[in-house]
Amino acid sequence: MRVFLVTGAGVSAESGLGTFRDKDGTGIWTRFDPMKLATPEAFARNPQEVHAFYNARRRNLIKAKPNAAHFALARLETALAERAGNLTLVTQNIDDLHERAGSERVIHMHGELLKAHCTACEVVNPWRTDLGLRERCAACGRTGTLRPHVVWFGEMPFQIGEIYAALNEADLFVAIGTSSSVYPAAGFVYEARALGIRTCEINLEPSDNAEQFDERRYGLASEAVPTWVDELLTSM
Ligand code: BJW
Repeated sequence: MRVFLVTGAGVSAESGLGTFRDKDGTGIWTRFDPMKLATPEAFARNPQEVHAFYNARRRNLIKAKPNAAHFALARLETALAERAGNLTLVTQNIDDLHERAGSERVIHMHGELLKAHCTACEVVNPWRTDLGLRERCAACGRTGTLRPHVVWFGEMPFQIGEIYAALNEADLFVAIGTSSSVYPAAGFVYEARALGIRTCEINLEPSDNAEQFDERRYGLASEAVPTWVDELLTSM
């Protein structure tokens, strides 16, 4: 079986990383204006403010640990490979918790917080400390040219060709912990349905696209994801 998964902030919520649009008022975009922090125009206008926002999140990420949902998805990757299948794990998350749980192949369509991109020479460097206007690019030596290696509104997500190629080959599409409100990821379920691929949503509550899914499972990712993985592997 070829499984295509897209994960969102909900999969990392129980690891202490905030989600963006929680209805209880704690979501990142409830507290902060994305137009002031997550667009290339905002970064050009006020790079210090954007760096401060991502520096705080980077420090929080370094302290965080993967949860049972991340570990279950790593186990699924191994189990599918052993059964001549495969897992394409696409995440909208910029954290590295899937990798830290053992997932080998993760497509970070919205980038990675622990990397910095030089806007002068285009080299992407690993980055674990605070970033600002004084930091120097290790490749070209310039200062003031580094930005977080993340995809902001209006920018093209990464590896989009590879993502659609994998979706076209899939037998099952699963969306986990995403509100399905940001495109193009929110459109994957429509693509899957048009291709005749079975669709499943695992989330705390119905997402914006819930009616598009053949199967819907609601609960905490740390509980619902391991249960789903166990049931899928037993059914194969
Ligand atoms: C739990 C849980 C628990 C909680 N267990 N579950 C078409 C129509 C309309 C607009 C557009 C369109 N196409 C493009 C646009 C514009 C824009 C867009 O979509 N805007 C919308 C707001 C309408 N998109 C873009 O600009 C994108 N670029 C683009 O489209 O380029 C052109 C293109 C053309 C053709 C092909 C391909 C591309 C870029 C989008 C970049 C998004 N960037 C951000 C910030 C990244 C860096 C950072 O982290 O700061 O990405 S915004 C933010 O939202 C972040 C996330 O990855 C993304 C999605 O959020 P996610 O993961 O779904 O989180 P939440 O909080 O929304 O949901 C969490 C869910 O978890 C909830 O449902 C909870 O219930 C659940 N949950 N606890 C299980 N314990």
